[in-house]
Amino acid sequence: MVYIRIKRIKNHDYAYLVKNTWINKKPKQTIVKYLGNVSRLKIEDIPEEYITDQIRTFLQRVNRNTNEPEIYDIKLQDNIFNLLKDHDISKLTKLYQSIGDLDLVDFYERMIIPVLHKIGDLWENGKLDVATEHVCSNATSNLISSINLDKTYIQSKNKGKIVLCTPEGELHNIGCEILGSLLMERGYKIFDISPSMPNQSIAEYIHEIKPDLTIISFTLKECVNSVVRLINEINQKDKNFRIVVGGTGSSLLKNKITNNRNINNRYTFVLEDVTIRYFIKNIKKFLKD
Ligand code: B12
Repeated sequence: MVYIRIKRIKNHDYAYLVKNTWINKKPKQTIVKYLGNVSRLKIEDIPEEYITDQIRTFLQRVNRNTNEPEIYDIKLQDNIFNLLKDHDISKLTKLYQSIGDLDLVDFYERMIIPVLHKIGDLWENGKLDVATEHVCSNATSNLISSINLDKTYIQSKNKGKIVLCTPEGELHNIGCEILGSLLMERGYKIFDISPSMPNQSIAEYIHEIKPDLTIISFTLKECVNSVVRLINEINQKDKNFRIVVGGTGSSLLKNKITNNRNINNRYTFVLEDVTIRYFIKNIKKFLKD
């Protein structure tokens, strides 16, 4: 599978064509080609053998001037941003229900996450005050709860138990909430204990629940050592617990755990640059056989 990875350097987005392969049940990413600035990216830049529907959709979305779906996305995103600022959960829920052509994972990946990233950029550049940023993130959490309530008819299908957490010190938990919402929709039983608890308490809880999978989502670079400590704590209790780590911080993690003897690397999967959509689609690869 190939996908396009974006790296943001000094407010410019640069693209890489990346190939994902599975070796011993673990994903490995290799860069196939550097594609340059995203704003100038064209289909001709992609080697023919790598052009998939996903790549086409991606290009349509980044090619703002010529593409209608992208304009539609941007309009909707602006609408969502304004409703988040107003903390209008009722209108946000109705807006979600009214978008017939988007499934839930699309709604989160194409609407909610880009809006949150925009909010972060505005905050970082001093164009959005902290209070409004808090209102928007709280409204997002409430919207996700409202969407979940709408789906309470979905019974747990005994597909497996999943614990969702962030490491000690990490308050960013919307990633966990989104994952929880999507996994619940697919019939998994979710135990979301995010955000931030003492790592020891997280490990004790996991030992008690004995989930089929523990998902750690982490964002802050400063939390990388906390994640290592958390994985250590979990492994101290039982080396056979399966753990997946994802989120923007996870790129820093791989070399910290690969040679760590206290960690069972066979059952600890660090998903660097893996989207929520891709993970959800491939979740069975991480669960017990
Ligand atoms: C909302 C928000 C907050 C809220 C969080 C509320 C909550 N309940 O989560 C509050 C206000 C509390 C907050 C606080 C802070 N924040 Co803040 N925050 C954000 C914001 C705007 C959105 C985060 C978010 O929810 N994104 C949505 C998630 C789903 O997207 P994502 O994290 O990019 O995840 C993607 C992937 O990583 C992946 N993913 C995530 N988890 C997983 C798991 C698996 C298994 C897989 C496969 C994939 C996956 O899926 C997503 C889509 O691809 C971001 C902006 C941004 N760029 O994200 C800043 C941001 C993350 N915050 C930042 C900072 C600096 C802070 C503070 C330090 C600010 C401060 N000085 O107080 C504190 C730290 C608090 C703490 N100890 O954790 C920086 C982080 C810089 C860094 N990487 O180190 C950012 C990037 C803002 C910025 N542009 O500078 N924040």
